[in-house]
Amino acid sequence: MKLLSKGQAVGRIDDKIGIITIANKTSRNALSIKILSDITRLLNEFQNNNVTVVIIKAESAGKVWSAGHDINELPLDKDPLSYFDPLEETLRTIQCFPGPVIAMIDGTVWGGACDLAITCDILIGTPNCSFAITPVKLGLPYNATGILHFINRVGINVAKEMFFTANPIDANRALNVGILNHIVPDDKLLSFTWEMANSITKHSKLSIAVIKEQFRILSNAYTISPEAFEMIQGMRRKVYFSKDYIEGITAFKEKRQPNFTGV
Ligand code: YXS
Repeated sequence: MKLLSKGQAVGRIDDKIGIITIANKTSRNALSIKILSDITRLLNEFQNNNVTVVIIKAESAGKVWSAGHDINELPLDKDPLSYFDPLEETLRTIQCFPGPVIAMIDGTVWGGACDLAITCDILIGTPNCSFAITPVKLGLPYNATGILHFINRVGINVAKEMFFTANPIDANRALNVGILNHIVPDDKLLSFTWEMANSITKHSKLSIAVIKEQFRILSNAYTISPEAFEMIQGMRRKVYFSKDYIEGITAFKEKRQPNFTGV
């Protein structure tokens, strides 16, 4: 039975600033296929409407900004994070948007939502926000471009700790390791973010777009051999066809701790 993908991302344009709001109340703003497609569509619409800066926020009421990929929509019969999957399409659209995308964070951020947040250009958070990347909790193989996003953002040392422990990084440490650009009080978050976005719109849109594209090209400037690529895909295939992955997803749905066997 095909699950109806839940939630939505709504957008509005205010002069040269585009705002995207993620809303999926019943699932702690989990990134459903619908929400991810909405975000991608809105970014493309903003680009066609000459938007210079984008703000991505969530209806989180200060608790969970986003619980990450909608686990109910993670496939068990194929690579859950392949190139054309909605999450990967959305991340590339953020990277390719010709202007800064600012993540305005006022809650906890999990899994694929953490990847989405750090793929944004600037992150502004409140003192209660935190960031966790959690594939090891589900027995899921993350993908090479996703791992690279974390290496580029926090460095390989902290990226390893985040992936291996799946523990949340709190706001203060997130500022220290480079996830957050600023921590501001809850009641100042919107005005602070808005003021930064507004200040950017006063500068040359063309220059900003070319500088952002250089950042994207330089941060992805890694070469790996065809053999290395095939080895990565082969290793990941072992994981997403493993009993551990099935156990991770099943345990989440049954609201119990998983019992991984390593096969
Ligand atoms: O039981 P009901 O129907 O009320 O639904 C519950 C949860 O099942 C649901 N929910 C989710 N549904 C789909 N996908 C999710 N990621 C997800 N997270 C939560 O929301 C309802 C309320 O959840 P509950 O009772 O746990 O809320 P809470 O306030 O006690 O705790 C909030 C969280 C976020 C700490 C908790 O829900 C949680 O730990 N969620 C899973 C976080 C996570 O592991 N996300 C990674 C998803 S997979 C992903 O993003 C990547 C592919 S990867 O794995 O590589 O990182």
